[in-house]
Amino acid sequence: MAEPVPLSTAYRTHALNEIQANGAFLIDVEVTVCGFMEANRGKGKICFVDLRDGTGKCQIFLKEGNVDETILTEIQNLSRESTIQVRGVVAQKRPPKVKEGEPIPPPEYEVVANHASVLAQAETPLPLGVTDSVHVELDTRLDNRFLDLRRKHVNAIFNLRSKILQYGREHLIKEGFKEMNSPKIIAAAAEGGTNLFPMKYFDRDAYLSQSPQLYKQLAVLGGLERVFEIGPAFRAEKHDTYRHLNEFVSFDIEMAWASDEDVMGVQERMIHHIWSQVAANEQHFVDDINAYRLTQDMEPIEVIPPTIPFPRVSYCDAIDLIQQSGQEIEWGDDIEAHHADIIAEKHNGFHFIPRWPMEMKPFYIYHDENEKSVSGGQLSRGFDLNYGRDEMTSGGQREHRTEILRSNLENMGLEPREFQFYIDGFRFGAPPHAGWGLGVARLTMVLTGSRNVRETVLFPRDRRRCTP
Ligand code: AMO
Repeated sequence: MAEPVPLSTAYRTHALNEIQANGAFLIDVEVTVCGFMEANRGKGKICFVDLRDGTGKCQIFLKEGNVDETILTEIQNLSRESTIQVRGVVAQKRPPKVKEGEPIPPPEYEVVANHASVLAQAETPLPLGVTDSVHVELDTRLDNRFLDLRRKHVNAIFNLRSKILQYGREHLIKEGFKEMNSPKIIAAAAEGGTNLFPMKYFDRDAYLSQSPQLYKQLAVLGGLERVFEIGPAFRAEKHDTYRHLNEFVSFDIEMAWASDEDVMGVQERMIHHIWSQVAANEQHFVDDINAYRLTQDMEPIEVIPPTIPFPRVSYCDAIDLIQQSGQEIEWGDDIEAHHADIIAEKHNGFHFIPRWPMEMKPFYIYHDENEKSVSGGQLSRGFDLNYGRDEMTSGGQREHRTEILRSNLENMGLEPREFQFYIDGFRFGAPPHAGWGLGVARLTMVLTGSRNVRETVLFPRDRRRCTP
């Protein structure tokens, strides 16, 4: 049995879910609880409050004689979402009347207050409803994220996002990976020079990091063998789509003595672990999301661990598929979202797209001179992971031969001198290695059935939004 989490603090003796879960043992016990006032009912000498904290809900019963008359009136007139603290004793609620033959519902508990105080009063009107299921525009929600987050299904999305990180981390540690942190102020672009946010670093120019790429490789070259990092990445892309942001959290790994296939294996096992753990332990969050979806006529989501290994549709096969569907595409063209739709008709879940043309991949991706397409094009060891039409991950085996790294940089119009700190890492012996970078927000979209990446990021940053 897991140790119980200490939920009492300076302000409360019990969290609200404890009152419901342990009510039978708590009867007549004096407790102090806190929460947001969702609703209040009753006039004159009595008042019922629906109280909510981050763990659950509980009814509070206030009655003249038990509590001071002034606080009773204050709470009767209190605005919704104000926070209060209540001291009182736990009691069983009067059971509802049931018709003969109907099942008797399990007992419910409440706190009969003997003292109450208002901690912070909420202004009115609320910019958005917390408990109703009225549709709210995304911009209003994001402007008022602190309130939006109090809505049950939104709260569930961010709980599940946290579970992705928790179970993902747990899996990688089990496979021998160590967590690292790379600098976010950098001097050289890992992912090309066009989408950098420039900044002043004292008297020199620097940039916000686009990816931990070069540093996770240096850590592996240094002998850490298997590393992972969960951290912010910044891209000055002028996109305005449902899946692009200018700041996102990148979940990266890098692994020594490994090929592209090896790290694809790590990825599918990690995703399988996340989905399995969520299905086993976190169904209540999925239920909260589905309860809301029902009110919006949206299909419920189901968390079913995906079958592994995931299908592999090589870049060349993907091009053939798209051409067969009648769409125009040539070997060497990017697979755009509308092309990905065609692949997704066959593979609507997770699938890898390995072996992209070398010319389309960054300078740090490895190629084997013997691996060519039918038309003679140079293939790379770079891959993507898609879910349906959406890219979740890019990764690949890395170039570990110093001379080829230098020539890749030159061929791609980059300045080897700017990458000297990185190339130096390869000069004294380098293990073949591979890795990937996964967009946490995009994976959370899949798990939670969200349609916009902004729904899975607490405070998203896009071209139009830099606050809150
Ligand atoms: P890439 O640039 O493809 O690869 O990024 C990896 C993954 O990060 C997510 N992502 C984004 N999410 C939201 N908004 C964006 N603007 C955005 N850009 C990227 C995607 C994408 O698949 N260094 C390589 C990874 C590697 O090879 O290890 C890289 O950064 O889910």
